[in-house]
Order: sequence, then structure tokens, then C-alpha cells
Amino acid sequence: MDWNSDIIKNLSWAGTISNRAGKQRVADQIVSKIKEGDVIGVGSGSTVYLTLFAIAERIKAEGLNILAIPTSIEISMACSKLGIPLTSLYEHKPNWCFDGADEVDPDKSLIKGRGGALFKEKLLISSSPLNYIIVDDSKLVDKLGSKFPVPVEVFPQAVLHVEEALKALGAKDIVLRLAGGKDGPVITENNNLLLDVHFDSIDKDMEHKIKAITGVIESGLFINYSIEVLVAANDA
Ligand code: ABF
Repeated sequence: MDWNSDIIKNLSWAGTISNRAGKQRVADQIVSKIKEGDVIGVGSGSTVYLTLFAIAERIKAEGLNILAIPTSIEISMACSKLGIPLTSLYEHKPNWCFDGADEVDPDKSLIKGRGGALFKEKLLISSSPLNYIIVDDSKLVDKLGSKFPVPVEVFPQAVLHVEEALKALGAKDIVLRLAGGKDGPVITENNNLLLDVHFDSIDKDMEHKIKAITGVIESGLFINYSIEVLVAANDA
């Protein structure tokens, strides 16, 4: 693959990263946890990218043998570019995984899925015995849904049925996610649509209530998962 091609250069690891120094410190904490032979689930987001760069350095410097299970095509490409060997959930169970989030509440429940990879992110976190969530302190909220909507991945033919069922659960605003803001709907890697759903309040059963709607593939609500949260203090 030509890693200097325009297509590859436009992937998000080339973008600007806010609070880079803080995120780098959290990334370094993750990297220090890696042991020879680990199979590591890799989520997405800017802190995850910084962590991948640091993992690649350890691989080069120490000849460390590890395998990564990616949550998206983009992360697969980033790992390949950086020389981090890949595997899948068919071949390996992860020893642990790390990922970002959009919101973290005081109970360590999360909203994730701004990048659209929520289904594979939840699959990986559910498959892994140990999960680190890496965020900067702007992601800490008193109440889930304060800053971000809940992304819901939906089988396309079910979108109107799901919209109605979400309204019955109290959704006050439901937005079909559009590519580039206007160029037709975002299609996920699983060929589904994404709804961004605003709720006034999100109770502890909401994740299960949303999942029970026929046509819903997954939501970005992660309530009461077994995770450890590492927070990057904002330097600014
Ligand atoms: C993934 O990346 C998503 O679930 C979440 O939406 C996003 C967070 O990215 P960043 O760390 O760049 O804010 O974890």
C-alpha cells in the first residue's frame, strides 16, 4: 500500500489533536501496561491514535510481539501503517482493550460512537476482561446526554419503526447522521444508518430498552460496564 497517497493522508490521524500533551500522558500510561504476547483491543479516537504511535515505538525499540484487534477499517489501516500486527475476534480473545469516549458520568457509564464504530467498540469491550477508557477531562459529565446525543445504529429498512419506538422511550430529538453534514446518510461499516438521539433523561435501563427495539443493531450507551477510566487533565 502507498502510505503517501492522498487517500491515506486524509485519514484522521493526520488531523490536529486537542489537549495533546494531556492525552499523550494517558497514552503513555496505556503503553506501559503492555506485556509481551498481549492481544489488545483497539478502539478509536485521537487519544487512541496517540497510543498507537507510542505502541509502534515500543515494538520498534524492544521487538515486542503483540497483536491488535481493531474496531474499524480506519484503525486497521493505522495499525498496518505503524507496523502493529492485526488479528480478529475469530482468532483471538483480547487480554485487554483501550478506547475513548464522548461522555463519562460519575458511575463510569459512557456515551460513545461519535466516530460511528459503536457496534464493534461494544463487541470488543464486551469480549474483553479488562477495559481502559481514555478521555480528557472535558468528557466528564454529571449526567449522560448533557453534551452529546446517543448514537443508535439501525438497519436501514427499520429506520421509521425505530424512530417511533425511540420517541415512545422519551427521545425528544432524533437526527439521521449525514455524511459531511449534507451529502446523504452516513453508512456504517456494517451497512447501517446512524441516528443521533437526544434524551432529557437517560435511566439505567435505557441501553437495554433501546437494544430491545427490532431493527436496532446497537447504541452508544455503555451503562455499568467493567471499565477503568484514565483521565487526561487539560493543559490549557
Ligand atoms: C471513539 O472515539 C468513539 O466511541 C468516541 O466517539 C470517540 C472519542 O474520540 P476522541 O478521543 O478523539 O474524543 O472512542
